[in-house]
Amino acid sequence: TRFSPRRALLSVSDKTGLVDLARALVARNVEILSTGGSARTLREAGLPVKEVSEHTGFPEILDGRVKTLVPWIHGGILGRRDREEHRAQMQEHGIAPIDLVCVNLYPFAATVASGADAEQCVENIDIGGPAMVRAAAKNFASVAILTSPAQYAGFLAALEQGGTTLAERRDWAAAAYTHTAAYDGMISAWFTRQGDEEGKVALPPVLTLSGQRDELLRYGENPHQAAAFYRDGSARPGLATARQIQGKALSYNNLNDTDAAFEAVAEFDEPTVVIVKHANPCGVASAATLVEAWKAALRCDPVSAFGGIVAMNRTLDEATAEQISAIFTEVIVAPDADEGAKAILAKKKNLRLLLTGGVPDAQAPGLSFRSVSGGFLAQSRDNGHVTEDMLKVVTRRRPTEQEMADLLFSFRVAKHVKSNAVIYVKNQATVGIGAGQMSRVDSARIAARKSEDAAHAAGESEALTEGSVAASDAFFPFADGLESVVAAGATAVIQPGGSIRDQEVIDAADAAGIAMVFTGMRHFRH
Ligand code: 93A
Repeated sequence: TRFSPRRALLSVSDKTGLVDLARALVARNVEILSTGGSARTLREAGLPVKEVSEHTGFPEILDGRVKTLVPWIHGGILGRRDREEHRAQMQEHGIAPIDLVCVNLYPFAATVASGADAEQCVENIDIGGPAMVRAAAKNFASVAILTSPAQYAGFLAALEQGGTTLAERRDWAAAAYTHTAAYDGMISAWFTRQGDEEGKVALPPVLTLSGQRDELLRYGENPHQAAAFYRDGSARPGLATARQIQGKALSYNNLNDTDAAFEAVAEFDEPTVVIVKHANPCGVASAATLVEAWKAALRCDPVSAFGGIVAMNRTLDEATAEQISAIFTEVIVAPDADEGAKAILAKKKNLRLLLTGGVPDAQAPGLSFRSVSGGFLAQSRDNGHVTEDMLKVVTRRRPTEQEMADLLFSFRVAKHVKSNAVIYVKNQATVGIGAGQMSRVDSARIAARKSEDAAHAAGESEALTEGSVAASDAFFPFADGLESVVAAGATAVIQPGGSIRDQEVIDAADAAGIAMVFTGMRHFRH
């Protein structure tokens, strides 16, 4: 079943490796058909090549929109070599068989990423390319389809062995359909985004998984699970743009935690540090300088911060790098790092340093996914952003200016903490975080207890939550949750409101003399 081509069609946007491939084919007396730009590249390399238009006797028309979409090309690719009628019809219509198709597509994703206007993006939707790729893959019994320069060496090695095998052609066919599916997925996502209004994301009736597999990871959440990172082609600062400067290979958990930390730090304008453990923040602080923000973030829960992931929204400087490297850290992610900081971290061989060139846009629209049995759930990402003008004071006492600033800070943190989330904040720094409990009262108590432990470790007599403000990601269903944050020392509370027992909760706040504001927006994170 080994099989060597006699006629090849080469039509590629990415011309990497094209000349070498063609030269090897010419050496084996393969006739080369090619389209405009690809043909020019080959002629310039001194290789004999026949333009598709010359082969078909039909010119490229409509600005190249119709180059290969003709029966002499598609018939040549699709005709069954094992069918007498197919062979007869091909002969009758002057259709010559094509048994190698080498095509990669117009660079749609790169055009979008370059900031090109919509018309240019549309012009970069390849029609003829995917048609040939899909046709050649369908006829893998007799036709080889190459869609990436990375496959050329393997293909040439197969020719050395006497020709391609059916199994090899089937593998290339699978890669070909993956390529066109991902391509259409990107286009569909782009078209869908064009319809976005004011952060509302349209959910398409059919979702093609548009991710391209990047590297295979060593394993998943646990060593017995396989895992990979799939890129969706977005150029938004974040994991997509991260360059790893140093350290061990990133694991599945590293990527997940790093993303959580970086998305959280993106909520803040002032120099801010977020420390994450198991996808939950265990310390968040804003300050005049990054190093002060780090110190304040660490104070919240220094025990959990051990082996954590650290994200910041400013260039990592020397002073901050010095402080962070004093404790065991898995990953640092920052928009950039100065030379002094890099030199300090270079001494920590295992520490992974990721530089992204920017900070994610917390308010950008997008989709988020979760797999469930039988499919997956998709929703627009939580890009909600609560500002002071959205708040409604519901108690007799209004928050002071300082309390107000801390309330907004605490609610932005709450958005990034697993539900049920209760967060205590003082002076733009978390002082207690209760995450992921099934009861809100438990989250409030756990946060307060952790804060007592942190105070104890710091040699302070008073719990850090004393005189703090508190945030709850969703409403308090009963007064008991509110009473427990008051017991922990909170003087003001921020929560969405909307419970049928809101009045009971407001009465309890008034009885305690604290201030409370409603956001009207909740931030469940399950
Ligand atoms: O404009 S198309 O959608 N119509 C076609 O008939 C067609 N044939 C090949 N795009 C078409 N192609 C694409 O042109 C290929 O997929 C490839 O990406 C590109 C190669 O063009 P050139 O050889 O002129 O650089």
